[in-house]
Formats: sequence, structure tokens, C-alpha cells
Amino acid sequence: MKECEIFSSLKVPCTSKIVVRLDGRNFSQLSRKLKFEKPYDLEFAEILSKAAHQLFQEFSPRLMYSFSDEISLLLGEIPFAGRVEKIDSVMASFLSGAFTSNLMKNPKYHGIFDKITPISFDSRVIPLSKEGVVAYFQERQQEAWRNCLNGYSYWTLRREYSKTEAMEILHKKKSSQLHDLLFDKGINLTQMPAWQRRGVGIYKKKIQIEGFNPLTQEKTTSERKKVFVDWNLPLFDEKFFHEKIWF
Ligand SMILES: Nc1nc2c(ncn2[C@@H]2O[C@H](COP(=O)(O)OP(=O)(O)O)[C@@H](O)[C@H]2O)c(=O)[nH]1
Ligand SMILES: [Mg+2]
Repeated sequence: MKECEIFSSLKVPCTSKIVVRLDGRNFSQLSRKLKFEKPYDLEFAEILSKAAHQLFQEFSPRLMYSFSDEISLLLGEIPFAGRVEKIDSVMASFLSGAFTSNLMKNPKYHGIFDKITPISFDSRVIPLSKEGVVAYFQERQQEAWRNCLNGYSYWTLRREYSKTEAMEILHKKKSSQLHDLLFDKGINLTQMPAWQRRGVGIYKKKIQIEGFNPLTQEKTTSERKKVFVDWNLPLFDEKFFHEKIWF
């Protein structure tokens, strides 16, 4: 029956850059059941980021980028000889397992697993050109910003309006009007933490290691790359990719 496994040999194009995006399944429901802070729950973001870090250590991508319940990875070495089914299934299950075990370590969520269905993520493979990679991450970051504006606006409106009314107002207003609405309530989005506005990145950063050579009695410096979780990302642009990702 091996011949029936018709998708198992499907491979990513070898001339493309490969991005994998993972997204939490039914996380709107999960966030209600686990009573996440609205619109942003730092502990949830930390748990997801820790799981992302574990995924980074396993597959050494060039860049990982997350906001809300999604994570995008720009692959360096292509794992599993580029087999799409393997990449999608292993990454999604790895992240689900890592996220669940990190969640379980938090005493706040003890016993919660009797009340929720097992946590899962979906996964998709996205082949891109080198320029397409920059455009892709810029697009996801714009989505993070839209999410931030909509999230703060929605939960601010919910203080006074029903769910349906708040949704209606949100749909009718332009983003500049939403900024004004928030400003009137004392919320200046530009002052919100960078991870809420721009998401969180994980990538390797060059660091200088100071040493000492006992033979020459001289100080030495060497360079090493260390995994860095960036909670203070700049806006993605060509320069960011040129300096931090492609080097
Ligand atoms: N309260 C809260 N909810 C969050 C947070 N991050 C993500 N979420 C929820 O996760 C959802 C992710 O969106 P989406 O993937 O479209 O929804 P899904 O299909 O239900 O997973 C959001 O709509 C929120 O409900 C957070 O920090 N706090
Ligand atoms: Mg989701």
C-alpha cells in the first residue's frame, strides 16, 4: 500500500526560501477557558515564546516571529529532505507538545487539562523568493499591529457596549478613528510594549566573548552566535534582514 502514500514524497522547491507558519487551533476558545488577560496576556506570550525557543533549538531556523497565537519560521537548513508532510506534521506536533508542557508548569493552570481539549497547532509551508521573505515578515508584522489596534479598541468598547455593538462600531470606524477613540480613553497605542505592537522575534545574534590567553598574557576577543529572544523588535525592513538574518 506504500504507493497510496501519494503525498509523502511531496517536497519543497529547492530553489526557494521556505517559511513555515504555525497557528494555534481554536485559541479564541482556549483564551476564554484559561481566562487570559485581554487584549494581551504576558504569561501566555511567554509560554508560547518558550515553546518557540525550544522549536528554534531543534530546527535552527534563521528567524522565528510570533504574535497572538501564530509563529512563522524562516528555515535555514531544510529538515526531512524537504518533505512537506514531515515538516508540517513534526513542527506542529512539536510546538503543541512544547506549548502544553510549558503551560502545565504554570501552577495557575493546574487541573485545567480536565476542562479543555488537547492543544493543537496547524502548519503550512510557504515557498518564497528572497525579496518575498522580507515582504512576508513585513505583512505579518502589519497584521500584528492591526491586531493590536483592534484588540485594544474592541476591549475598550466592551466596557460600554455589547459584543455585537462593539463589533459593529469596530467595523464602521477607520483606524485613525480607533486611535482617537483609544486616546480619549487615555490609551496611547504607541506607548504600549513593543511585543504587543510588533511581535516577538527569535534569531541568532553575534556576541563578543572576552577571554585571556595565558601564554601571551593578553586579553582576547572572539565572536559567537547566541540565540536571542527579541521582545523589542524594530519594524522589519531590508536592513534588519541584511544585518541580522542573512549575515
Ligand atoms: N485574551 C487573549 N487572547 C489571545 C491572546 N493572544 C491570542 N489570543 C486569542 O487567540 C486568537 C487567535 O486568533 P485566531 O487564530 O484567528 O483564532 P482561532 O482560530 O480561535 O485560533 C485571538 O482571536 C484571541 O482570541 C492574548 O494575549 N490574550
Ligand atoms: Mg489560531
